Amino acid sequence: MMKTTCILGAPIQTGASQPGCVMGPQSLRTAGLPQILTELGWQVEDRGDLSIPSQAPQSYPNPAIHDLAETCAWIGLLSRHAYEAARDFTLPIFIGGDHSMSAGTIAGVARRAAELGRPLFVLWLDAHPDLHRLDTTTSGNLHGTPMAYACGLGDFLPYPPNAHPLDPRHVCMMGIRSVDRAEAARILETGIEVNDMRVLDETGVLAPLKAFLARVEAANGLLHVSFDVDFLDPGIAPAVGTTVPGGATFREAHLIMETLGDSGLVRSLDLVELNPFLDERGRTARLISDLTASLFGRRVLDRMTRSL
Ligand code: HAR
Ligand code: MN
Ligand code: MN
Ligand code: MN
Repeated sequence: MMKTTCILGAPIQTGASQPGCVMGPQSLRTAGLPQILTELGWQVEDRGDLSIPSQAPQSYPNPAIHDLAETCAWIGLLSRHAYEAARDFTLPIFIGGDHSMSAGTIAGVARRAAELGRPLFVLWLDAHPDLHRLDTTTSGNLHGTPMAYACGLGDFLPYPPNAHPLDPRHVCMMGIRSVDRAEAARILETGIEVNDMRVLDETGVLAPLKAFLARVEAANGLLHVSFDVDFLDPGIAPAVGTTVPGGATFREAHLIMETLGDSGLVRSLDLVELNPFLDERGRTARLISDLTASLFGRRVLDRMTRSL
């Protein structure tokens, strides 16, 4: 059967403090992502970019929060579209856009998983755990909240209701190296698996990744991967507003994506936080496209065989 993917653009930047993520989807198209996936044998449908109508402002007791109404509208819209994409394609790609969008994409794929009666697992590749509640964020940047919302941790009104909260035991985080105090409390309470950069330094990426994939497989689970550009070291991926030193290397990231591709367990992918305004000659967009290609089956040996 033909492997199918779609590209769904979510030019949302209201969850971040710096503008620029709105250009993320176009930057990955410019880097040739659709063609790369087509050449790898996938049937690719570009569903274009979503958009929301203008919103009346919405206030919230935490005055730091900004652009709440817009971000909530995006989350609701993405939840519906991610559900449909997960139903209609083998491995849809949701291109952001800041990471607040994952509140919507995870809710959408969780609805699909519930419909299939299978558990949803999430691999979270990020410098940050994004575990703030609306009452704990001090920056007010809602891209710091999607994982708390996805796991149903705390009161998230006025976000759309989350009908299928994720089991925190089904989450695996890798690359974490910037955690706020309130987020650390959530990690301790829930026992979410956090492989911070020190763990990756000590064990390499494969041991925790393979252990997690074995759990997904044993549970007959569906796996969603949420890839935040700041997972990568800023030296190779400068195009992100929230760089944190000491991130994943080029080979660590490719090895993760290759291993995920080999597993056949991944059913949906977020590519988030790419800010092309901060890029250097398209290098981050090109790297993200190549990493996606690794997940979708590009292998060094395939390329050699093809050129023989
Ligand atoms: N924890 C910080 C805050 O809430 C930084 C959040 C940055 N988030 C992202 N996504 N860039 O991971 O403001
Ligand atoms: Mn993030
Ligand atoms: Mn991040
Ligand atoms: Mn379980």
